[in-house]
Amino acid sequence: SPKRTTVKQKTSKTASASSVPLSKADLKASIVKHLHCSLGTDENKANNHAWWKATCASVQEHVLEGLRKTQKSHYLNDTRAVHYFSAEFLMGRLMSNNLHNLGLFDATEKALNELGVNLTDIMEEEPDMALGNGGLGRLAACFIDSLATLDLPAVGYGLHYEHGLFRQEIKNGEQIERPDSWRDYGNPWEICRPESIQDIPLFGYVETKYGENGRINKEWHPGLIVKGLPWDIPVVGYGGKTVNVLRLWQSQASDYFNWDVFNAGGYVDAQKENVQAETISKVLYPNDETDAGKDLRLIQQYFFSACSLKDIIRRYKRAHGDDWSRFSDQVVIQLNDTHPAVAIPELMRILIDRAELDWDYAWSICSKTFAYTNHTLLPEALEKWPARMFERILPRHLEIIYEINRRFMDEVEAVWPGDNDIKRKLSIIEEGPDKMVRMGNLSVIGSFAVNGVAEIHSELVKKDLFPEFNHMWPNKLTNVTNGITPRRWLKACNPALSKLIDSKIGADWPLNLDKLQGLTEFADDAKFKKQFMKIKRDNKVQLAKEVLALTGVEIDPDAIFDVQIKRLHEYKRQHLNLLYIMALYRRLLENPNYDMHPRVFLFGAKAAPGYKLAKDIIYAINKVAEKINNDARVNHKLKVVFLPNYRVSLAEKMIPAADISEQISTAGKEASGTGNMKLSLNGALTVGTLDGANIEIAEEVGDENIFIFGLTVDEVEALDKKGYNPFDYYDNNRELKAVLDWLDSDYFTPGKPGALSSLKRSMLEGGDQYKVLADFVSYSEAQSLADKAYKDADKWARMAILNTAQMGKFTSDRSIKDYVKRIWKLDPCKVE
Ligand code: Z2T
Repeated sequence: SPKRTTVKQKTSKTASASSVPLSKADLKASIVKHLHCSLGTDENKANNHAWWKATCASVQEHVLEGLRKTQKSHYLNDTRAVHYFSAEFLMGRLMSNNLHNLGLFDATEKALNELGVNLTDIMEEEPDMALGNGGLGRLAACFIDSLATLDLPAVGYGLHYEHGLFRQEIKNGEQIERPDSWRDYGNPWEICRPESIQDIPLFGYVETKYGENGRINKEWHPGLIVKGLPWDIPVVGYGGKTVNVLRLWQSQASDYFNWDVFNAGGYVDAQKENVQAETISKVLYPNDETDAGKDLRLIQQYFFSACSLKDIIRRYKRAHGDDWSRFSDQVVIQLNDTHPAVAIPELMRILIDRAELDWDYAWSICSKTFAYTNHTLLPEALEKWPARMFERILPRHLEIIYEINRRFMDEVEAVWPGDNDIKRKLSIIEEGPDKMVRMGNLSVIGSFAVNGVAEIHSELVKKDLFPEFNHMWPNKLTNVTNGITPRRWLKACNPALSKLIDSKIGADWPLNLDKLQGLTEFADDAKFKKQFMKIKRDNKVQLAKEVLALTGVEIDPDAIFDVQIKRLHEYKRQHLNLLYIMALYRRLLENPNYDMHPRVFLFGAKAAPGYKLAKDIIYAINKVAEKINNDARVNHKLKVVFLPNYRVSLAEKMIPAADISEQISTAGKEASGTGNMKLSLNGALTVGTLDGANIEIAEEVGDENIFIFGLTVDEVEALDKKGYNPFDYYDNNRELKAVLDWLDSDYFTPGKPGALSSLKRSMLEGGDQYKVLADFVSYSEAQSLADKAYKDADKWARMAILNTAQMGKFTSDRSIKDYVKRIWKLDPCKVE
């Protein structure tokens, strides 16, 4: 119609489409318009928060334009898409990322400047979206950034937690958990989609019905139905063309279910049910690598998996009706660990009970749809649910799991006739007084591909975790090494270094990180080295200011900034770092002229609230820090800082300022690590074990540009076989004995002897499961080498530059390309 044409002409003339470069004047006008019309304030009254919101609103206009075009294009092309199911997405802040990806950062900065507003300041107003614990959740966030950047059709599916990971305060050295309320003042990036609400059944019982044709039909009569309300967060690819979505489900009470109660006059009682339903998406479980084992956790998992599947099926049916034959051509679902594994029996239930397909057909669809990523070998993290709990919450799903298992056991029998040990080991059901459902086994059986997250980890998944599965299906188990988005983890967080790199090798490295190789030729260029290290120092000055403001501790930007930032876990061995710090302290007390470059040890770490020893380690770090920082005999050479509330936005400040990256897990325990990649990308040198992706980092940078120490995976295994005795090390190393004994005194906790003894016990009587003592000497030697290297400023600059230059492999774009080629088989879909 002519009217339509008019509208179209109008949009293409104004500068609102994301394809049209926006002028500073447009941006200024738009921000001011939002200040007036969306926020109801004006330039004179507005505080930083209002400016932040107005800027978000004006950026979001362009984001939504891109989203609309992307969705249209995916719909018209009927694209195959990946659906990334994850209980966690650790997005952090979105403004800087969205501005960079839309190419609007510099113009917005200037526009705001002319309005008398500082962009860096207002970005501090944005709360982190902390909907994740650590690496697993941040990986999901990097992956959806890369998926959009590579123009791949993808949806992220997860939970819309009201409270993300707790906020950490440190009181008298101890971790205190406070609720995180990231949405208290509204989240300008998310869009509520009531038109896509889903109903989710829970509890109840299963009725068996005998059909005419001999078919047995099962009908699940749920005891509770809850509503899933989706919130969409647009995910802008770099270049601003593809805008995918992250769809997060919020639980709500479904009013119609309560009608009976209402009618019986139970208005108040009905509200109780509302509370129960709304509890589902209330809070993120703060355990990073332990299985929570709680009802609510399983309900959360089922809730978001079932909502997401229904959403996918609704979209599929709109294009393909009841023809299921193309489902697995259009849909691939990636399970981020086993947290969403219940999606496997849920899809079977829909296909069998609802679509009335026969088992074999349903299973053939199902087992072409799912792929599973394993993120850990730690036994305490491998999810198992009591069958009785499962049955109460999801009675029909347990029946389906039993049937999947019965048929699978027949396959095992065919491969290993009569071998009951292998059957017991591979069964989805762990037998015993309390039967358990093993979600890992279910995930391997129900997926067409299973991957680990770094070469060594994937090898161990094949060799130690699932060897029999690997024998049965030799091509199912594979590797995709993790990666990080260089847009957030270099371009946005380290603008000065980014601009220097642009000036040397051009500005297209964020899309093609291998180009950083081009910096190699400047590693011996005196001027470049000076510029590179000047930026590092400026970043350190900046961080030092932050540290002073946050902790009151003054640190010297000319000291080595030695950084360990990650969740607190014994296997990550923050306490190995601490023992070394105590050893340095002793050396300095014994010999005030002890030769070392001044060093500041910086920590950031949250402990799971129920993990006692992890909290004890945080306490110990803080107490040792307090003592050292206030000891005038040493504090010009040694300082220790524990920065509270480590999170994405704090990582963005610490990483550009780091000289040394601590990656010191017991070999075989850290599946990959991703902080290791971020730090090295920003020119920090790794002190690390041959574990996870450290091994691949060492391969890239070369042994001469990394400080590797400690037992290898094979040596750890051999030591365990022989019988590890930590006292062998304690009794034979005077320094080690002295620092461990120091923990029993009240030197660090005046008046409270024994306050740090639990650490010592864990490493002696406790058996030192993570081989801290075995690696101490080797660690200390690697640290001395790092100290020596730093004293040669020229050498250090060269090493740091070469680290940045060799990080190309670790872009999450490469990880996603690996997934696409090996697992997802997706085609890009260009927008416009
Ligand atoms: C997590 O962050 C990781 C593994 C988990 O196993 C759970 C959580 Cl919350 C269930 C981490 C790994 O520890 C780390 O090595 C890896 O880099 C990261 O996942 C992403 O794969």
